Amino acid sequence: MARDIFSQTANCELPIADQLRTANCKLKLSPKSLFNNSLIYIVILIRYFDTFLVVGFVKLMLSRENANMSFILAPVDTVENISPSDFKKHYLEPRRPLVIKGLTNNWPAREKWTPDYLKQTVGKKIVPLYDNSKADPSKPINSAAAEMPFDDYIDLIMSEPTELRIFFFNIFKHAPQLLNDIAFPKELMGGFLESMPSMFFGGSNSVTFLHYDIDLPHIFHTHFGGKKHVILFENKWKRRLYCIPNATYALEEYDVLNPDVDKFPSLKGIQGSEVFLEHGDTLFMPTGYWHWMKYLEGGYSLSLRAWDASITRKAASIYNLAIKGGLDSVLKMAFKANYARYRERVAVKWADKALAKSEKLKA
Ligand SMILES: O=C(O)CCC(=O)C(=O)O
Repeated sequence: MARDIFSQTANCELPIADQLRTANCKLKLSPKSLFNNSLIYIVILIRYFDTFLVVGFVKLMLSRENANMSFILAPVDTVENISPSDFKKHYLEPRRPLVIKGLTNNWPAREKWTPDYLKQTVGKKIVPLYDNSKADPSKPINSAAAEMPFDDYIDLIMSEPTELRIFFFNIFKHAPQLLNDIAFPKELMGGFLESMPSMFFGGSNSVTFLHYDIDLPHIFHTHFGGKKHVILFENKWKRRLYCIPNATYALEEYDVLNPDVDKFPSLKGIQGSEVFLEHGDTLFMPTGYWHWMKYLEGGYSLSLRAWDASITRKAASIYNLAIKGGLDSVLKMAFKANYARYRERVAVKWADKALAKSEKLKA
């Protein structure tokens, strides 16, 4: 019956409203047939109401997802173990990130470093804590929001969600015996900075802001405890990510998980990678890689750093440490909020320019 209606209308070359007005149109719509047709539409509507609803909902969700979709994230390659030659060829030289799940299989730390063991080993040492708030423009980026005895802090992160993190803590200074529980993966590469192993701690919900490390090392980042979400970008995306001039972090106004691409259009289409680290996993982050990390559950990580073999990278690392970081601190102290506003404006200008350039290349 419904098909009849469509074939009738198909005989008419005019739109339905005009058909009704046009006397010589082949379609004759009497009040009775109009009533019948409306009835059919109502029956169809009721019959397929739930289908229309589901289709509409799915369409709405997809359009919302597309509206929010900015970064294009691929999973980080993951292996159980890797030979030195494969590591060199496929990850170290092309500077690609990798997760090695079994690198710590022989480390005593994998079983031994429970929260209780670390509490007993480090004890009541007072540690600086950092939160998720935006950096104070007059202070160095890593200024602490609070401090606490280490053992109390471990109890806190293991019992409840908290933004508070310990950032870049050389735990081995206070408990050198912990060095016996780990191994620098020298079979995979050379150049390890053995005096600089550092630890990071966080409660569920705490976030390490998007940044890259100023000294440009390769980093082997091993995680202990609950899951940790990591998002990575190659350094070539620096300007599109709204990198702050003279700094190694980005504009803090956007949410890396759900960025507002209407406000920050340059983020749309940036390609990165993503992984959820589990207990004992080691993430290889090549030199200059941007990283954003969220502790989904309380946990801690160890970062082992190694020089990149190239002379230019080493020179850039020394320049960053000696000049860039120092200059930035002096300018911050001298010009405070004015300097911060100026840098944010420049970050937006750079991002707009970089976006226009990449759109031109695509066209
Ligand atoms: O785990 C964290 O909280 C941050 C780690 C980090 O930024 C690093 O290893 O360079």
